Amino acid sequence: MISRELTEWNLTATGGPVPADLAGIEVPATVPGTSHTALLDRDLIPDPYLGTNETSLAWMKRATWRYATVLDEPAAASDERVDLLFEGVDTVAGISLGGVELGRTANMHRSYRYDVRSLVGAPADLVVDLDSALEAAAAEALRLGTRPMAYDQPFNMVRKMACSFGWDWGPDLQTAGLWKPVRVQRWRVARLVRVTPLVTVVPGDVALSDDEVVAPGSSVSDAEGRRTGVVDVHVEIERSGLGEPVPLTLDVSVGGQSGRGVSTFLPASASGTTHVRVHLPDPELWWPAGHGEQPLYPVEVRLYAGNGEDRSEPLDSWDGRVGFRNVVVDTTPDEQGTSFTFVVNGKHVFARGANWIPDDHLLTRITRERLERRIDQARGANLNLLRVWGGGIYESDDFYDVCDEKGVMVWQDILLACAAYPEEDPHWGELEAELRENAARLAPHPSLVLWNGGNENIWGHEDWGWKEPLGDLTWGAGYYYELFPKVLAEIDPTRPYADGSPYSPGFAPEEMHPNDPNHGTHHQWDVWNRIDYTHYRDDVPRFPSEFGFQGPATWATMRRAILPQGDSVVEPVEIPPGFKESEVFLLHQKAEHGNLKLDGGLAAHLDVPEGFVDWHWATQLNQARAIQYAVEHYRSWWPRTAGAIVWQLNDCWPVTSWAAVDGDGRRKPLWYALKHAFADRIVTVQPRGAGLVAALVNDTDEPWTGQVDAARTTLGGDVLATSGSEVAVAPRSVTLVPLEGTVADVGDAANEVLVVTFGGARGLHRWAESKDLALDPAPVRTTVVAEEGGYRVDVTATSLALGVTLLPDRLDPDAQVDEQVVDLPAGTTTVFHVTSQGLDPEALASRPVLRTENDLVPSAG
Ligand code: BMA
Repeated sequence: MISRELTEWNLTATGGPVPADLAGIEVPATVPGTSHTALLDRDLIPDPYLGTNETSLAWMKRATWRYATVLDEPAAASDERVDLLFEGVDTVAGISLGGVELGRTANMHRSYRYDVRSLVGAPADLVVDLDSALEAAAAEALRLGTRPMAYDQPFNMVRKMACSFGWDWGPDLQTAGLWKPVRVQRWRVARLVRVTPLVTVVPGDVALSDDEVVAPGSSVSDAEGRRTGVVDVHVEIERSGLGEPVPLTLDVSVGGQSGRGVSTFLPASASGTTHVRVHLPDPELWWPAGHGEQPLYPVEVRLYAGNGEDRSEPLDSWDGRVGFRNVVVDTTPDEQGTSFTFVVNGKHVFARGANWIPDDHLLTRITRERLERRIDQARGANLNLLRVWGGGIYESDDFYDVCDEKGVMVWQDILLACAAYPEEDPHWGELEAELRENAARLAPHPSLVLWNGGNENIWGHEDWGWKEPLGDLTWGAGYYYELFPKVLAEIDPTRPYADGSPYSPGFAPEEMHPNDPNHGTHHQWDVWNRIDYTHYRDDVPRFPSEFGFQGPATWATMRRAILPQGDSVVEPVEIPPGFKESEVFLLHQKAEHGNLKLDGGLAAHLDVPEGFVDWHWATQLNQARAIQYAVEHYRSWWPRTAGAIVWQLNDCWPVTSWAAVDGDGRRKPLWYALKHAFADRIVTVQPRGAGLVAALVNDTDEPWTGQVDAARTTLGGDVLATSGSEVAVAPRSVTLVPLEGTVADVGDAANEVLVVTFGGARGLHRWAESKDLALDPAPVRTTVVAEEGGYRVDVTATSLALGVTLLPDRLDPDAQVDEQVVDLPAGTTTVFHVTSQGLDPEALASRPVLRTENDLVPSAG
């Protein structure tokens, strides 16, 4: 096969409310790209992420666009196919070559291939005419009847990324374009339509017949530690249909030189799908991060014409990698309800997770390097799982490759979110086509651990008042309970499937509420929307797959995109009173009553500051506190609670949101709180019954032993009572040590803290909210020294110092710091390393760079 990418196109706005200066002009446009990126590249539109530009670009949603290029391909030989492959069209388009219509597209989540052999031989115009997806969706809603959804644009009526139409953390830009490569492919005889190696690990040294069905079990080795990796390579072949059919030879090899290969002969009559089974003795196992290594084995597939005597030139080839591991989700009913626990290679794994959204609303700007940085940030926050949320995309091969390499488990939603969806054609057929294609594409990746039917659609149908407006209209049930399981049983039977998130496994929604915390996955949104974060402790969900709390972006990101602009991003700016209610701030705060919820969520713990600088710090801190509180609670309940997937890791533009890493890739205080809360080993003080316990969480394979020391002290560090005991915490377990007697018996709640230490980890408990504690407003001593690459800042508490944080991006937008949100009992020290140059040491050790929670209590003034 000869494949050539068509990257150079021209873009024209062809209709709709196009500004006069852009109407009719032709702009060079790189593919992959969209009208937004093409016009941005030429400075023809303002950056939609800055200020209020999003609003001024609203016209683009109703514009129509033409992508055009000239296809100059030699004529096809008599036995030669020439295809045009559109890997991703965003979204509703007609495609023509030399004036001949090739087809229409209406789904950005699948590819389109056209046979153009009869149309090549002379230069011809290749034209893609894009309609407004919004108008197409609105027309579809008229045709099929509107269905309820969480937002006010009909994103559920077109197969375009749901958050393209705006979300409560995302801009509403509605891109249009060619978002994945366009290729011209010339081939003869036959090609590989899809290659999907599926891996199962079987105990012992076995050789299975080709048709023996294997399912991933929980055991991966026999008593002697022997195992066999069974790689079932499913290959779909298309024949050219030109010339006499010839036999084909398919070579499959797994593991390179030292691996195994199988050669299969396909007679001239064979077509369609073939299955090749390769056995690999004693493969090294792939593990999630923190549980072992991530060995990856190359898989090579070569297709030859003939009986294999001539292997000089393959007709087509496929290269990928697999990892050897079994994954199942244990949903066994038990006395508390129904579990939901990932079991990898027979081992029950606590999922330390975050939800993932597209890393840039303008998808074509997401590079592999950027994904690598972001996934490193996930690992840096001690996460081992990302959930690719259903309002985004089926993530890219790059994303999955990086997760394979770094041991990050991926849970992939099928792309339906927060809405009722029509099941009528063409929607049913489109969903089926996109799932077949993406399941086949992603199934080889060892990091993929779950297919999930969608986000909050079953819950929405049950709870959000949809049933009445729907009447007897379809809403998506057929997808979750029929189509998806059927397609996956065929394409990827090695992966677990969940009906949706949240759901109660084994129950129909009318038998058991889909968001029942005791059954399966659970979304906790009452906290944030309605109640204080201390209510996280009201439930012990089996698997919280969404819970989140907002906070603003980092200062430097706000400064670039949202705050009043000065000459340089580090210069102090005048923030006008009431700024957080300004048009620009609210355009970058999309949550319903977002600021009210930020203030309400803060008020229970700290007074809401008047000035913007303090408010920014306080709400960032409160976000970190809320989520750390939730995660520690959830982890203390392992194995009953078998994971915690925080909403959300990343952002897709500069915005106030639930993210830990903001739209410019900067880590918010929440990121550091996640790093602490998801550390391999933590000490956290939790209520149990009427008393308190120290929960010692050991998520490692080694026992954790030592002396648990508890001390009740004054904030100034005077010891009032102590206790100590020897404890051994078994691997991957939690030990609860009761804190009883005088150590737990608070005298003056405003003036005391309980400090528990164990094996280098520390947990604090206080009996009063920060605003009611007699915190010293100036509780630290600081020294700053230059070190290689930046500065070392030692901070020592002279009295209890809460939430000690350095915000060096106040001084240098590129500055990085390794720690934030550290609680320091009196007399303890923490060290920050700041990467930056040319900073004023004095500035590093004072406000607004060095901050504490103590800063925010009334006594701090
Ligand atoms: C959940 C998610 C998203 C949303 C988030 C915050 O419902 O599934 O739809 O962004 O809450 O509101």
